[in-house]
Amino acid sequence: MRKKILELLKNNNDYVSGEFISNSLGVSRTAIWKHINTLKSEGYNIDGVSRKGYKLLSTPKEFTQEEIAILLKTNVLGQNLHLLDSVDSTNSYAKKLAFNNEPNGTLILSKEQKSGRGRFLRHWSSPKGGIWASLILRPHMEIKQAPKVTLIAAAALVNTLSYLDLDIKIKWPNDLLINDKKFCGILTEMSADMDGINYLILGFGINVNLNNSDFPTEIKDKGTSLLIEYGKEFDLTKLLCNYLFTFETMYENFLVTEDLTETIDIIKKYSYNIGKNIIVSSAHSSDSYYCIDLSSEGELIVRDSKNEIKTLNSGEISLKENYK
Ligand code: BT5
Repeated sequence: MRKKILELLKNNNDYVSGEFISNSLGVSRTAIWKHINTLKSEGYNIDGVSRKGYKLLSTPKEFTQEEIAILLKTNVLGQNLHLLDSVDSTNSYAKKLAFNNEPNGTLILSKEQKSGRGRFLRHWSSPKGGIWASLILRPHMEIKQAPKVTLIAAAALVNTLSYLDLDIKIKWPNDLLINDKKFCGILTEMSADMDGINYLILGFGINVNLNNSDFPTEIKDKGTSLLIEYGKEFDLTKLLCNYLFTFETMYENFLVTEDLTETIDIIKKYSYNIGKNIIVSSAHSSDSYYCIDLSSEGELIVRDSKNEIKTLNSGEISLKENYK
């Protein structure tokens, strides 16, 4: 009901009378008054004048259930939403829900994270002003296909932001950079057994309206945000909803066709790695390579010091640039 009231207010630039809302939606004026008060407490600036009605003056900067419900045009992704004020990690929260059979497409979104995680249990800084979210996905696909979902998510963010004049690069497999600094990281985790994937948790952290002072000291010189790079604040809800819509289109297309061409083309076009020397670290070793290309399966094609060509899968490795 709150969503409907809000839509009515949004569709009118002037005051909308309580009587009109009541007749249109079939609810009492007292109920409307209560809903309006809840909306106000969520940060909506609504003017109420007796005999004139209500007028929406501004919407909150932070996420609200109603705003997301109005702007989200996906079929499935995010339609079941857990919106949290604060959480340790949306990926950890999503895992618990997924274990308890929460449906495919559920989105866990938090205004901040206290213990956001990167790969290999690295810390992910997540103050207010960013998009910190995890999707529960239950794809019918082989386990070896799972890393491709990370690549689709990275390519989808490039597509979502393509209308901006920003020099975005994808650092295979899970980082997005602007001017050599990271503004987005993706963490895909999986639960699987002999029969295949039970679920994937696709976690994404996007530094949107963060100022330099919001970053901890150790990240200040390697992290950035859309606000810092573009010089203006973004509507978090619009950005999230556009991203979910773009990702859903590409992901569903991949599930049906198993064709990764669009994603590969984007990652190659915006690649940060190709043509560079890199150091690849795994649990047991650290090796230097020259990055040649990306395979049609989304693996990194590299040349080692003996001129042998290898393909690297994203699973167990961590990349560093090698300036030697
Ligand atoms: C990643 O790991 O880049 C994956 C980050 C995924 C975060 C999302 S937020 C929602 C969901 N819930 C979670 O708990 N996680 C996911 P990795 O490639 O390992 O990069 C981690 C490294 O990035 C850290 O060691 C820092 O150096 C750096 N870093 C940490 N916070 C950052 C930030 N906000 N912006 C840029 N760099 C950051």
